[in-house]
Amino acid sequence: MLREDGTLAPEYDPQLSTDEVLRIYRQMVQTRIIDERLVTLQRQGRIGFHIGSLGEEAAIIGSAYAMREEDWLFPCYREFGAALLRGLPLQRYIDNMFGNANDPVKGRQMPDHYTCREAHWGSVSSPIGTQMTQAVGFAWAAKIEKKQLATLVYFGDGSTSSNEFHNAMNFAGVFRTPCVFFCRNNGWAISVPVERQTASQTFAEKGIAYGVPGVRVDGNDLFAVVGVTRRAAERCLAGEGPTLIEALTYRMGGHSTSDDPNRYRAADEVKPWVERDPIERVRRYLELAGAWDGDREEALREAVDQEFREAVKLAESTPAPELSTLFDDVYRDLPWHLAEQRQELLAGPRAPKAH
Ligand SMILES: Cc1ncc(C[n+]2csc(CCOP(=O)(O)OP(=O)(O)O)c2C)c(N)n1
Ligand SMILES: [Mg+2]
Repeated sequence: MLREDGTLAPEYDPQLSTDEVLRIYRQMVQTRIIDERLVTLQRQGRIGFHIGSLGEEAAIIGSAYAMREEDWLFPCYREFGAALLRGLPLQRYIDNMFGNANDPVKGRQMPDHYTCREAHWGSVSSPIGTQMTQAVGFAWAAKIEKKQLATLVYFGDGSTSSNEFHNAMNFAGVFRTPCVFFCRNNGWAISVPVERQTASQTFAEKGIAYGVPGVRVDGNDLFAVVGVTRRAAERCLAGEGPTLIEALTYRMGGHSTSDDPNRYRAADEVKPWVERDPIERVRRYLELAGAWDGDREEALREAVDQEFREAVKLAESTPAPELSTLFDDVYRDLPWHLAEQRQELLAGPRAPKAH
């Protein structure tokens, strides 16, 4: 849809106003900057881990934008930009990156495993595929309760090889649950390229076997992503059931800060994707519309940087969660053996034993 010169092909134009595109663009830029800063923090040893979305911003943020406030999104682990767009406070996200006392998951999870009920955002699970069955179950419940809402679930190309993909797609197909399956085909599952992931021509066609329509879209084209996701969400609300979307994009960075992609992929593989950078494409569109220029870009970058620095400062100076919180949130009444363990833990560290 979005041509190289920044103009739009009219055929499937989702008719976004300039203000809407500006809002999404700002979110994409903020996400890119935060990604870069978080990698630096990890390299400095200040946070333990980050898993980013470099190059996948149009797919992630465009699809989230297409869903309504009352809908629910079930994330994989690369979609913090979409969570921020939906109202996850930046401070809460950064608190989670540090696992401090203000982290809603109390430092029990890895960084990038936040949650936000107010944003209608499920919690992040590391085991791939987990969120697919959750999203379908949630959508099915909404259908039974006759609630007018849709769910959207994010997952990667590699996750289509999980049991959960099959379970979720099958249930969604049979029970026509209002669920959008959003597959970010970013070319890789850590070091496994898509050619080794499946013998199917596309991931979208995997829907056929489940009776779920599949659509393949240029995931680096913001307008196409918004248009396709909106149509899938409309199908949900019209009672027409699920859609599988394959967003063709590219993981421009490593899998996470624990990964070095130079070990398994040629540097020149990334080059063509730099030219298709989803952020650059939207910027060209906005510049052509007279809605963006270098000064506005600089002001945005400065504002994002400032907000990020303040959030990091506060998060880093916030203490770790109290040790006693380890025993919270599982049982309403703590069973005796856990009460005993809690007491033992709080009485001080066990005396080191000789090996
Ligand atoms: C059940 C399970 N098996 C293996 C892993 C290790 N693992 C983490 S991410 C990942 C690759 C996922 O690739 P993909 O679904 O394409 O998502 P992407 O990371 O590319 O966004 C693997 C194998 C895991 N987290 N859970
Ligand atoms: Mg992948």
